[in-house]
Amino acid sequence: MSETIISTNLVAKHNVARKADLERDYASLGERLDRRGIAIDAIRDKVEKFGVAIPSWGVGTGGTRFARFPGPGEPRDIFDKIEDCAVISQLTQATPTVSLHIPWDKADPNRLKQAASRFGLGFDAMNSNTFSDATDQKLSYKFGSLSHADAGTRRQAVEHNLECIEIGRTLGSKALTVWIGDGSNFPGQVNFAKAFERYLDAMREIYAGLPDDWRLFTEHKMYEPAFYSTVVQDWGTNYIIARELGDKAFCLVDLGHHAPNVNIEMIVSRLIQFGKLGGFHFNDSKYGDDDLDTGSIDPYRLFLVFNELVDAELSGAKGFNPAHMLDQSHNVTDPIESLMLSAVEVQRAYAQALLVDRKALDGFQEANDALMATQTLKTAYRTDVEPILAMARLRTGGAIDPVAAYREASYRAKVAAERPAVASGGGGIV
Ligand SMILES: [Mn+2]
Repeated sequence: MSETIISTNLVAKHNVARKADLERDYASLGERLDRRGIAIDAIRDKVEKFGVAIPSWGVGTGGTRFARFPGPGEPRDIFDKIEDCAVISQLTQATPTVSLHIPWDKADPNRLKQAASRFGLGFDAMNSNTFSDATDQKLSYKFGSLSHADAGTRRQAVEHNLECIEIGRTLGSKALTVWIGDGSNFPGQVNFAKAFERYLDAMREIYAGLPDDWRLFTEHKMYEPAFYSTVVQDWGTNYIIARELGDKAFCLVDLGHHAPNVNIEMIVSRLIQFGKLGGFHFNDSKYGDDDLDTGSIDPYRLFLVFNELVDAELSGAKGFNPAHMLDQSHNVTDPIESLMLSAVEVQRAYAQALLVDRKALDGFQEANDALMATQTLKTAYRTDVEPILAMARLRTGGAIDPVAAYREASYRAKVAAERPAVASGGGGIV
């Protein structure tokens, strides 16, 4: 039995006060879904099994290149971060794994494993960092890493990724995510083809170091930190990389890494169709890579992404096994609250997508009935699935209302008393 950080008595009391209302809401929704030929318990069972990983860096307050405003009780190290992740997991029962970032989370792997398993947490994909310089680093990544003009710098970046794999092996991780900041700020600064060739050569070395049962995820991003061009700028380049590397290489889609209005759900469909969708970094955005909370700006787009995922799940798309992670920057909210609500938003989109009448949709598509086809999606999206999500949490030991339970437990005030305030530094994690 795993340890819990929030008192189970407090959670039980919280749930008792809300249980009768939830049961009524669940029964009423169940009746309405039954009329649509949907068994509510089957949807709830799927939601219970659905998990999204928490990135270790997400539990710290983020920032922008202008400033960072730390909150009280910020995690001091990876062990504090794991405890914060355990709180999120306990109250939502939706986040069974933590994704580590090396070197930020570097510690004795056996100690890390112990710290996580105490709370029943596992480890998701390992994340390497060659977009900033570590304190003890010999060569700088100012002008790139895996695509750097200097062979020594590329070698250093490759070695770092191989070290991430090594750490991950001890932890029981099964994937490496590579995102690079390589690119250029001025036209002419970089030869596009040469830089990409150097990147591919370096990635081939990393790929060769992957254990057989691991996957390699590459993440594209159209701009930032480089403002004119990036080496892995879009899903087309990402797809080329995955094709060039081999069967264990897949594309990771970060929802914030596209130009505004790009049809991300269509990218998702293409990657599924050609067996190269690795997974997601969920967040939301309005103007650029804003790293806002998942579902906070455009929940319909999140639903449309899940509509593609559920379609693939139900049709048994070959090799379909996406890894789900949140990747957000929490600048003005309590990161634990933001992450709990974001995990719930991801589950919500999944549950809504499960309600799509796919047979009817297919019929409307074949008959060119555009209006009814789109209404079929809207009918699913408009369904308030909160009782399903809350019932899934109640049955698995979570809280009916995770944020309310978290506030009732005064966790933030408690850790603020134990963890000294972190001085406000420069830019945070963007
Ligand atoms: Mn990301």
